[in-house]
Amino acid sequence: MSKVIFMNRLFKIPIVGLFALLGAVLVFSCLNLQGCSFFGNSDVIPVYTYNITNTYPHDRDAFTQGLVFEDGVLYEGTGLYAQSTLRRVELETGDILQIRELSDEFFGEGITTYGDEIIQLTWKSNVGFVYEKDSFELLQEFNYSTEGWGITHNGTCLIMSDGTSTLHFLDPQTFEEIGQLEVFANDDPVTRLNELEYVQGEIYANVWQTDRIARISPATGRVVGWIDLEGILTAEDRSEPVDVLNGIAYDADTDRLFVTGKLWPKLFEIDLISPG
Ligand SMILES: [Ca+2]
Repeated sequence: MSKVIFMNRLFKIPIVGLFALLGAVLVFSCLNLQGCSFFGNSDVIPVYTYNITNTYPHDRDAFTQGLVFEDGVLYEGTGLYAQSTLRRVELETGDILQIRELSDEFFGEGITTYGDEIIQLTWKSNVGFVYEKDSFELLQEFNYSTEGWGITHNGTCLIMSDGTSTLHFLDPQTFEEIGQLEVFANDDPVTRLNELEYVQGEIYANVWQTDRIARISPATGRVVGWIDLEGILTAEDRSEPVDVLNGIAYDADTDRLFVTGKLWPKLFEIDLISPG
């Protein structure tokens, strides 16, 4: 027996065994892990439900387009032509503490705080407004080429939606676009991304005309979870006209998540319930 043949026989069984083991591990993983993409992006995206932990009054006349909670203060931007506003609201009572009305030709959209400023988008005017956070004094305007829907920030960039499946990353000083993110659920683009909130490293986005919020990975654009808010309004809440879910705010200091909608009578603080 030559040395080469001997070595082949010596390693044959262990090598075959090793490949069999790797194959078994791969199959086992794909059968048991939702994250496996070996057979394509057909992952089951977890659907979170909710538990209402607090309910607060909300102005039935507020056509909510942007919602932010920071340092104990709720900020709200509202829409519709000749009715758009920026507001400071007392969470517990829903009372409007401060309000700035937009000119009639602007349809207000998403808002976000950034440092000592508040930024507010408009729908089809391609204009954003920058206000001093305390006084609501208009500091500057900026332009963008798309429609304006929702806006939030991740601490270094502004993140903006335009009604499509594309999120735009803007420089918070120059408002120049510095990147884009395409949002997908498995292989399908998620369009109609609306009001946004950056929550613990994920981008939360209302999907317009649904009761769902997408939890989006900023690194990949993948929807890593859905929040299903179906049923959060009662029949009594709907006794007067209400529009769609639109409004996500996050209190990072106390880890509280708030949601509301256009013309909704209530603003809800919710805990998320993991599936299964
Ligand atoms: Ca928000």
